[in-house]
Formats: sequence, C-alpha cells, structure tokens
Amino acid sequence: MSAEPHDNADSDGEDADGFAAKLTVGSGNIFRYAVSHNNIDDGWDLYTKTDTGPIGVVTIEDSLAYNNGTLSNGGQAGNGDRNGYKLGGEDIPVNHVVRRSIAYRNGKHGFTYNSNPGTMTVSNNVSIDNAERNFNFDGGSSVFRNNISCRSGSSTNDRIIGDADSSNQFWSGSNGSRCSSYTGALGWSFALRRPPRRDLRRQSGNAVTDPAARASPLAGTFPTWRTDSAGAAASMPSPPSGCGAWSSSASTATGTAPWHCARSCSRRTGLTWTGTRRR
Ligand SMILES: [Ca+2]
Ligand SMILES: [Ca+2]
Repeated sequence: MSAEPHDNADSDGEDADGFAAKLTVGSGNIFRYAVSHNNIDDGWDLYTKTDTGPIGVVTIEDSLAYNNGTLSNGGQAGNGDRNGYKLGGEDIPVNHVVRRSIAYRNGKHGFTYNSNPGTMTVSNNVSIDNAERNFNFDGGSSVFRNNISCRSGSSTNDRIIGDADSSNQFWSGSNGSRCSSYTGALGWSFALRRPPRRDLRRQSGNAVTDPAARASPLAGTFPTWRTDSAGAAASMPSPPSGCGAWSSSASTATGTAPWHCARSCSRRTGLTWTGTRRR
C-alpha cells in the first residue's frame, strides 16, 4: 500500500521490475495506491511458468505505472520488457483483478495479458501513450468495463479479446470523448489520510494529536493533449472506492486538471481531535 518502487535495474536489464508478484507467489496479494515507475523491466510483473503452474490471484487497484523501461537517468536495456502491467505468462490462466489504475508512457504495453488466457477483471483503468499498445489482450476471456485509452499521436491500436462492452473507450486510431479529461504533465502525490476515528477512540478521552497521518490515495494532475476550445465539461473516471468524490473534477478540458481523492471524516478538525470518547 502506498509503495513507490522506481529505478530498479539489473545487469542484463531483464528482470528488475517494480513489483514482481510472480512465479510461485501465493494468494491474497493486493496492491493499492502503489506507484511503479522508471524500472528497467516492467512496472508490475505477474508472470507464471509451466514448471510451477498458476500463482494466486493478484488485485491491483488505484495504482499507477509510468515510464517503465527507462530509468530516471534515461538509461535503457535492450532486454527490458517495459510494460506497465504484465499480467501473465506461458498460457496459464489466473483471474487477476486490475481496476482504477493508470498506465502512462511505459516503453511497451500499458496493460498486457502476456498470454494469460484467464478471465481477468479489467475495469475503470486509464492507459495513455504507452509505446506499443495501451491495452494488449490477445486471448482469454477477461471482462473489460469502463476502461479509457488515449494517445497524443498515432500508434498501435488496442487489442481486446474477451468480454468488452461499450462502456470502454479503447484506442483504434482516435481518442474517445473521455480523453479530453486529461491535460498537461503527469503529476501525482500520496494524499494524507487521518487514522479512522475508531483508532483514536482506543486512546484516552483527551484531545489526541494525529499520531501518523498515513499516506493514502493518489492525488495529482493528469495529462491531456486534447484541448477543448469550448471548455466543455469533461468527465473524470469514477473515484476510488471509499472516496465520496473527486475534490476537484475536471470541469473543463483546458490546462491541467487537478484531481484528488482522499477519504475524509466530517468530524476531523485538522491534526488534532477533540472531544473523543471511549466507547
Ligand atoms: Ca523481463
Ligand atoms: Ca519482468
């Protein structure tokens, strides 16, 4: 949760991923509010191999993968796979879940099934300007809902095999209407979230200073390249679960669109709580 692996590299540029929940990893792994960038191989790698069979189902949500395949200093390796989210290997089906996540300018595919023929849940993701395909699913029966794929120029069309309906806007030569929501340079930060009230209740009845504001959902600005001269309203993706709404929606498609989502509590007053009671 809220982890940021970046600039991982190895001698041959082949295996240094940001997150590698692969090969023999067990069940129950969840990545949330994680940002993987500028790693020499993949952002996420869920590779499976015939020798050892399926891995546990992995859930990735509210996360971001960008610039994988290129280190922050510009270094690249010929062997790097360079995907944002690499979701399989060797024709072994595993029904991973990838939702509300972003792939941006990775060196190959944004999201790729990588020969995972399973039924993955792929929903509410945004994929932008990845070098090859934003979404690459050449087989399987994955279910696609509300995904958005955008480009600032021409590139390879998305490849989608599975259950995809009209809620998606995949890229096949032009941007869909929702691409106008994104403008400017990519920016992000971890928003601060206060501990839930029930945690504080376990402490004394006196005013309690927030002991550890926790890093939590992503916040930042998001890129667009389609300027809507009319400033027409543009819709943002659905906010992550637990968030009531984006604190600032992209009401126009010009300039950068600040977006921010943090769980909030109406009873919170800054960093200091007052009037807490024992239960
Ligand atoms: Ca590799
Ligand atoms: Ca890899």
